[in-house]
Amino acid sequence: PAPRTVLLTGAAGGLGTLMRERLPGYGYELRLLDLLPIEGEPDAITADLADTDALRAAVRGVDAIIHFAGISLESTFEKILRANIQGTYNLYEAARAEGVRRIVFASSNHAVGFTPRPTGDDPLIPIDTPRRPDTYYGLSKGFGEDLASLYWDLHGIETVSIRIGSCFPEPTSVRMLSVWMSPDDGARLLHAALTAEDVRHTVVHGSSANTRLWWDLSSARALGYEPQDDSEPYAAKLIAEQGELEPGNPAHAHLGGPFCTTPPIWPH
Ligand code: NAI
Ligand code: 15L
Repeated sequence: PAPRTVLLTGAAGGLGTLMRERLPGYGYELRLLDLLPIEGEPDAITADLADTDALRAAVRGVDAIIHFAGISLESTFEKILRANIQGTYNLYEAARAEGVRRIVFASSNHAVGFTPRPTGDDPLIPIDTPRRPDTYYGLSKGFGEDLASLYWDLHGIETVSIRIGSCFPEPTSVRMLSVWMSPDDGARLLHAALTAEDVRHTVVHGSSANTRLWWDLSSARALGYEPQDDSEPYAAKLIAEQGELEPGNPAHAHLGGPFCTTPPIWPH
């Protein structure tokens, strides 16, 4: 049966907020969790991924989990280790102990961020491109994907790992024209990831059907995802403001964009 009750971790964050506005429209009942309290959501669980007892209680009885919580940009190794690596392990252990069968994991393009971006007639980046993390952050996303693989093989817990491009209300850089996922397409992809059958551990790229797409969306489409949006209407204005991407610029030459420089360039 399709999942109905879904735990959304990281519900106070940018993506969590965009998705908790949309997912109830697909019929899900959301249980919200974040380190931070969420205004207007008195039932949300305020807990740290380090709190294993709180995680056990939070996952108890849900049909599926969407795991967004964690540090979402580059940070120190110690902080990434605690929130993203140990925290994701804690969540999977809670899911195993409580019998949850399906997880959607927010991976990131930064797990493979040093992959050169396609130019000219280059093929789109395939989903089985080798890992090339661009940060400790990207490294933690590779860890999460491998943890998901382990928990499928060992414990039969299914995961869809979504290597999200950039999911924001609008693209804000020329790079994002290629990797943008509209919030509405994000909700479509989450719904597909929650309902597709026999996903085992599947890794997919998460973006809209952008004219300037850099990666192959076929494994996402195989889940039943049909993106409806394209960043192209934003292209002329962004290129006029920022210029075209330059191949010789390290922040422009790779999938991970500005994460591929030392230090990473903010804002992206
Ligand atoms: P965000 O930083 O806005 O939200 C992350 C949330 O996780 C925050 O509300 C934070 O309080 C919570 N959190 C952090 N550490 C925690 C802990 N130890 N315990 C409990 N909660 C904790 O990030 P955003 O943009 O909403 O991203 C959500 C997820 O999607 C992240 O895992 C991020 O890495 C991933 N992602 C997002 C992309 C995007 O375009 N927004 C792109 C690729 C991946
Ligand atoms: C990510 O993984 C970040 O969480 C998000 O804030 C954006 O920076 C996104 O990647 C991106 O690559 O644009």
